[in-house]
Amino acid sequence: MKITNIELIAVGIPRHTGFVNKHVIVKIHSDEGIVGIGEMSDFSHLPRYSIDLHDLERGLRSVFIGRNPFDIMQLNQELVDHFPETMYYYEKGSFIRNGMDNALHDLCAKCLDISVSEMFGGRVRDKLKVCYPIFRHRFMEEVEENIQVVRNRLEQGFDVFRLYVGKNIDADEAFLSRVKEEFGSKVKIKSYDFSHLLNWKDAWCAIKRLTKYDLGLEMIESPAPRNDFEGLNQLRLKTDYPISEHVWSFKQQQEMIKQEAVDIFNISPIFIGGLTAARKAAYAAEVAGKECILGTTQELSIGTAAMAHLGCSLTNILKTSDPTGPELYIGDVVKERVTYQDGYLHAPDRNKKGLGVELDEELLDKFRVADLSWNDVSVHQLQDRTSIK
Ligand code: GAE
Ligand code: MG
Ligand code: MG
Repeated sequence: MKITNIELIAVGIPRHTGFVNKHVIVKIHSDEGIVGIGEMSDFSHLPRYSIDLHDLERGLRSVFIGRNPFDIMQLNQELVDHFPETMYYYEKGSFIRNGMDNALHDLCAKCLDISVSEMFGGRVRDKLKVCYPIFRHRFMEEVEENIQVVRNRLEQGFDVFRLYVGKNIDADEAFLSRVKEEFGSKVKIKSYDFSHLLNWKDAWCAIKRLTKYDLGLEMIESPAPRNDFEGLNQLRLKTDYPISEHVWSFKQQQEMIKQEAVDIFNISPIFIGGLTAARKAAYAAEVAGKECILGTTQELSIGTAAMAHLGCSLTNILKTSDPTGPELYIGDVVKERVTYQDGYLHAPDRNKKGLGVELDEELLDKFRVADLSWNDVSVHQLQDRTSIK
């Protein structure tokens, strides 16, 4: 089989919070008529410059056209040459590599008439426990709004949440106290995510305040600036709670292992540049004796399905993972979205071929945007994932 063309389609889809995220849907065409689909999810992160989509499409065509899609390892290696790793969490080159690698997996599995799970050695589970995110409180008035989010999502079956913290600790505390008062043991807050906002000492002061309200806390995430391995290690020795951090480069993961910086690796294909890279990171974690969870950038259904296949194949996921993207957006570009039940992300049926989700061309047209240019958004909106007040 040979790749005959690459198509990139940008879409802009609002979240229920009002914040609009731009993603790129990938189509890899082949000479056998099979099309592989992938997703370069959520380009709406800093740095605030955008990719020229036409130029990217031309570049990818020059790499991929005429190639055998089953050469997944070789193609991934070339992708790293073209879009090298940096030590930055939201590196857009990783998003590009991820979308292409998703689509290669979809194409190859469809050609073999199997689901992507079979390419990963099968499944150790069929569903993954996930949590719904509560975006960062900036103002005290947001506490009641977020309590309403918990109420609504609990009704839908999401009983585990994670909380972005660190900007207004009084509001973080007020929220936790309200959750405890209203929901008691019905709701669990599995993680406080500092998203690299504070230095480790300030994070430590906040942790001492916030852990007074342990509502099923499983981990504390990103409680130091990016790549501050020593800071993470200091905190890890101070608190009894496991420390988790995202993996955004192999060098960074190596340093985290060497410097005993974390207990749990938060692994997402989007931030490490593909399913192939994410598997490598998860296996490295396992060899180092660490757990991992599946993180998220809040993907649409294609990206989430890819993660569900991956997550269901990993033996060292023991705690609650994060991908709930399809629940956050007001729309999607597939015929049937991935499903959530009782707070679990269900992997697509193994009888379905490839990633197990089908593009809906009408929806693709509905959400299509001309390019990835930025609207008039502020840095705070980009960091905190909320719309302007
Ligand atoms: O840090 C995290 O765990 C998040 O998921 C973070 O990456 C978010 O900013 C996410 C989003 O777009 O909401 O990417
Ligand atoms: Mg995080
Ligand atoms: Mg994101």
